Amino acid sequence: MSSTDPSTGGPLTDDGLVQLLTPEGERVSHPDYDARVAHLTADDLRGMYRDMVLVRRFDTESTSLQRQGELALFAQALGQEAAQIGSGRALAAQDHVFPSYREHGVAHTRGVDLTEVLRLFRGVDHGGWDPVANGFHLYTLVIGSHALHATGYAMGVQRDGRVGTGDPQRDTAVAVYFGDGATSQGDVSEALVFAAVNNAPLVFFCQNNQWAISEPTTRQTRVPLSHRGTGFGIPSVRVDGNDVLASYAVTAEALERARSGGGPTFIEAFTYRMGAHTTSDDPTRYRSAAEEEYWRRRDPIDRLAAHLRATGELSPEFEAQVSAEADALGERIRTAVRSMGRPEAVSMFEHVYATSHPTVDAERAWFEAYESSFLDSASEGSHR
Ligand SMILES: Cc1ncc(C[n+]2csc(CCOP(=O)(O)OP(=O)(O)O)c2C)c(N)n1
Ligand SMILES: [Mg+2]
Repeated sequence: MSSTDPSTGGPLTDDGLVQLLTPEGERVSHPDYDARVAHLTADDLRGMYRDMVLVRRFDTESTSLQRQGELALFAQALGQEAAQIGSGRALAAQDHVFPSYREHGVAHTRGVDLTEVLRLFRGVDHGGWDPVANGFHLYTLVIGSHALHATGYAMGVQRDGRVGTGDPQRDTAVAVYFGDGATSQGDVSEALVFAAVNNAPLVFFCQNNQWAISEPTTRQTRVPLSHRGTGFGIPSVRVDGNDVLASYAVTAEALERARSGGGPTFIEAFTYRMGAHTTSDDPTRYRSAAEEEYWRRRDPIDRLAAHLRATGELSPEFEAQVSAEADALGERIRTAVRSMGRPEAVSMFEHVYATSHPTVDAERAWFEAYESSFLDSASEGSHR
């Protein structure tokens, strides 16, 4: 069952998307959003290109590392680079992001060292970066749950008086990233209610990548997902998520609305998960090669590269420099992952709560007894 047949028309196709770059890389004008990108220089666009190339290399390297047994699992952002880099670059330093689990592009724009992300996928910790330092919360694997966390955080920001003051260093927005499948979760609906009625400074950034593992978007909705926001009284917009400029523009508008006290926005970024759901998945079981080919021709990196080449702003030297940077990143990732060490398994009980908790303490005690029941536990350590 295809969710993206471009010939059928209707609400689940790419009708009504905000677009500033066509799939061929041609810059098209949009009356509402041209002004949002007018200040971007050729250097800024090259920076977006560089970010997208680096994140794609991160995906490729991480997938290889999983295949080599160095990572337990990996979830690629492949194909979603424009949605993530465009929206991520619109964020201000003081803004705060609540991601799901494939927001590597957004992590990169927040200054999170991508090797830190792999600590989670190697299973050596629950996500090692400092959410406060980076304004980037830990990855969330429980679908949609973090929409509530983000809404609560945004309401806190509002109560701290960090919204609508007119001070560009102080006014703060919160963004939550989730998928098309997550929109079917009760948590997301509850978050939409609370955000709407409290006028929370929150951007709901839904990456509609057409699939929730093997379930197509047609199993989540009969109408464009952006209508979800409209139904809750939240201004909503559909954007071409493979267009980095358009993704930047609509997010910049939404963040500004949030920071200025204008309340939440729902963005549906129409994109495509070009890879498998995770390294445990085989998409050839449920989608066609023709669909994948349709989207390959809409590759977000090719689109920006075509635009930059047409305007004479992407020199072979710059491309070679970015490619060398990507090679260096790949090397750094391989070295970092292999040297992450093996934490004591019992450390998983740390940081569950800020203070000790009787249930966790009991589980830890049981686990320690179990570990020490092995004859070789003294020599091997407790790391099975
Ligand atoms: C509450 C909950 N239910 C089910 C799952 C299993 N699960 C993991 S990913 C996924 C699909 C999510 O699809 P979507 O929201 O579209 O995000 P995508 O993976 O496409 O980025 C599901 C059902 C889960 N992690 N959490
Ligand atoms: Mg999805």
